[in-house]
Amino acid sequence: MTTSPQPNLRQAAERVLLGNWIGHSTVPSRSLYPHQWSWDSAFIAIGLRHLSPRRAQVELESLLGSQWADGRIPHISFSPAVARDAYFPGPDFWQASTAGGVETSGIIQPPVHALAAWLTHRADEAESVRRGFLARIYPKLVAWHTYLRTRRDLGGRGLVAIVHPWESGMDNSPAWDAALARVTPAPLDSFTRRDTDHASTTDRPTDLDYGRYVQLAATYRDHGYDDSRTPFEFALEDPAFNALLITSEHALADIAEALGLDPAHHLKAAEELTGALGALFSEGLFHARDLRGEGLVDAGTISGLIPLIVPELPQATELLATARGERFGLGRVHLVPSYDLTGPEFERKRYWRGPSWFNTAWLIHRGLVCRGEQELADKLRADLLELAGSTDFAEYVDPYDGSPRGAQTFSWTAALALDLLSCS
Ligand code: 9WN
Repeated sequence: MTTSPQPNLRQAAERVLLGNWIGHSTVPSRSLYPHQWSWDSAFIAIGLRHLSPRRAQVELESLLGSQWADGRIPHISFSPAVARDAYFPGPDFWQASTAGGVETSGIIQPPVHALAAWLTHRADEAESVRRGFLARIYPKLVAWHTYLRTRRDLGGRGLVAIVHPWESGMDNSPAWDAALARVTPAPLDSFTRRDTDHASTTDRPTDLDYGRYVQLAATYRDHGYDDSRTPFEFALEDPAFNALLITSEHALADIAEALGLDPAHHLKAAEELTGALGALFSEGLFHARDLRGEGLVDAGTISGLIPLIVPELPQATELLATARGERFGLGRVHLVPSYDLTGPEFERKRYWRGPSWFNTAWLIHRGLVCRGEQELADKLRADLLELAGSTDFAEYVDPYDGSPRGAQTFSWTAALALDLLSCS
């Protein structure tokens, strides 16, 4: 399926990251996403550390500069240099800013940040120590995790809940369909989408999806983004979000140790979360739990495989078998599809409803390496590198023929290719 990566892939990936750098952070895409996104920045730092460890540190520091007083890291930090209506929903919709005046959104994205901070530190420990990187970033990361584990434990079962599909980073995943169907969409003439100016409508969420996204975000905004006051119509425990939190708690334990602090409470948090995550496992896969609906959702998505990155995961063997089986075709299709290949809602082109993404493939690769599945990991790595180059760093690809979808010269695709090139 794959050959060795293009000889100039490293330079091409570096060019993308340099081209998307805006002085203190990296935009995911100059056209489609011209601001700073939360989990993008974490993945970008993981690659950027091989090009400039200092820039990778600055990427994460600038993101944490937009952290709210309650500890949340907003999913978008808006760039004042960009037209206010270049992206929808922009700063005028969210009406949120930090004490320092940075305009942001009010929702969050998956917590990859502590993992990214630890890997960034490891890339150049001397430079990290010289700049006091870990010492400055550690209390902010602790505040972020504390926000998630307290204010966002909406089900009271020790897992974090998302309150908007955008918070999962997997916006139109079929896992959200039933919960979204209960939401009355905002009228289509009440807002103007900007994404379809830059990407094909067949690759993007539908107008109906957007109407519901807008409605949910407006309700949260109109309740002051207050987690105890907002009547959340959409509230789900997402496996990937919680698995990334566990991995990041392990990273916080490493960071605490490097700072000469006691890592015990991070390890305890990781253990508790891993135990709670087990309740989302059913028939070989982790499933989201709908806190306003019927419990575990049926749809099998890539989110349910991401717990492969969790150390000491009791369900790992069964989960690996599902990854290899006909539903996700690991090793037989390109990367890892975002949704069950045999599922009724599967669409090979549309965003998170089938296409394969590079960040989730990178996470699965990491999980395979952790579990000693080297042959499968090597195959996935070779496929990711080949596709990154042949698609000009596409946002996502068709799992069957590898053709590019969404944006190109997409930052995390370049960053994660650079990471896998550097960690051969
Ligand atoms: C909404 C920036 C982001 C990613 C998400 C991806 C997409 C935004 C959008 O782009 O979401 O946050 O406008 O579709 O789904 O994972 O962080 O790259």
